[in-house]
Amino acid sequence: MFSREVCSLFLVTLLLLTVTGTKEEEGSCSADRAKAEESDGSCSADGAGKDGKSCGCGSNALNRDAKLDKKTTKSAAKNEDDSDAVVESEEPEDSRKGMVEIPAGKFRMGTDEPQFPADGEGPSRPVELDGFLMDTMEVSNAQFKDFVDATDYITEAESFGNSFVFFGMMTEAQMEVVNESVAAAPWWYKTPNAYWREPEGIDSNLDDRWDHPVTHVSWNDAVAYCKWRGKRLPTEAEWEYACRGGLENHLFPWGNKLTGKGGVHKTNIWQGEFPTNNTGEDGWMWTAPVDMFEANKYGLKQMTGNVWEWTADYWNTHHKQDLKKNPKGPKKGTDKVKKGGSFLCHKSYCYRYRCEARSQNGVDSAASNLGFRCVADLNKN
Ligand SMILES: *[C@@H]1O[C@H](CO)[C@@H](O)[C@H](O)[C@H]1NC(C)=O
Ligand SMILES: *[C@@H]1O[C@H](CO)[C@@H](O)[C@H](O)[C@H]1NC(C)=O
Ligand SMILES: [Ca+2]
Ligand SMILES: [Ca+2]
Repeated sequence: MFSREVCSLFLVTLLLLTVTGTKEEEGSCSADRAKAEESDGSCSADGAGKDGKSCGCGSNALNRDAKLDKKTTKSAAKNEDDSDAVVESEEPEDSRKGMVEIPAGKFRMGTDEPQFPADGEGPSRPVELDGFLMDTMEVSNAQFKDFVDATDYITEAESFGNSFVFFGMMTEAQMEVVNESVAAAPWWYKTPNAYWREPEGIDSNLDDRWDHPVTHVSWNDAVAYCKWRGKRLPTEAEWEYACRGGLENHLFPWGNKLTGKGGVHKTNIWQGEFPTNNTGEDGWMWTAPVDMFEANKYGLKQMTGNVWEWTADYWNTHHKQDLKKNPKGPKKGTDKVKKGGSFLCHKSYCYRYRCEARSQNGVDSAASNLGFRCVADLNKN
């Protein structure tokens, strides 16, 4: 019921956003999507994240250009300048540590049995890819610190002076300084001074989280980091191919069953009732260290779950079915595709911890559950 109320709120917000040019498709707190989730009895409040999109409708609710707070948009330009100024300084051999080779091949991208048709999960279509190297794990806080130490890079969350934090992660003292929540997804708070190193704002730190994925990084920040390492973000096709680990038409990187023998968890998502009762049954309430859980057949960990991962591609939801070679997504767009779902996802409202699932965010948005990993071309070094 909570979700349904949120859904209505979201529709109202969408009407406002439409005036400022937000994509049409998001205006349909989609019948489709609601239908897709009927069996779960809820209006798919896509948990999240910046995808806070309730009703799973798209993910712009937490975007920086949303009506919420006009004044924060002013520093965006500065930030882009910063990322352009980043010099590629990492030694290439060194930066290839922690990567595996993903073999060239053909696969079927997307699915003909979409859970969220409006997300453009379908149709299933043939894609052919060259081989490439991929980070076996999400980029960690420690790795991101090396980048910041070497370049003095300032993330967009720092420039804006805030980021979106999931309310359950904050202490009471931290909650006190927060005065704006997102109408469409009230579990997200625009939190002053939250950024990668102080992920919940005041008095938060990374003391026991250096090996967890970096969060509160925008698409622009992720691109700057990968570039510094002599790498790049994966295309959506590369990401999805790698996620599947050579398995045809399976839901998860490891197969079709969410848990293993004896209910063993395969990745970090949400157990319990969202958003108030997080049982942490998989061992982790919020983010988990990047090296947790079993790798898929390609040696990649937590492709689904833990944090959403940015890809290089612009977002669209209509795909042709002809064979594509090394597709790079639409030439133009506003939002970028993110993949894999996060620790906030549960089947009842954000069943997006599947290889073909997808969501989107603006290039300057950041949140508690959004990170990335990098890839590199095989022929370069
Ligand atoms: C939120 O609180 C801060 C600090 O108390 C204040 O400076 C700011 O104006 C408030 N913002 C809103 C939208 O109320
Ligand atoms: C949270 O969910 C668990 C398992 O469903 C239940 O045992 C527990 O009582 C719930 N806690 C609260 C505070 O509702
Ligand atoms: Ca968990
Ligand atoms: Ca992930």
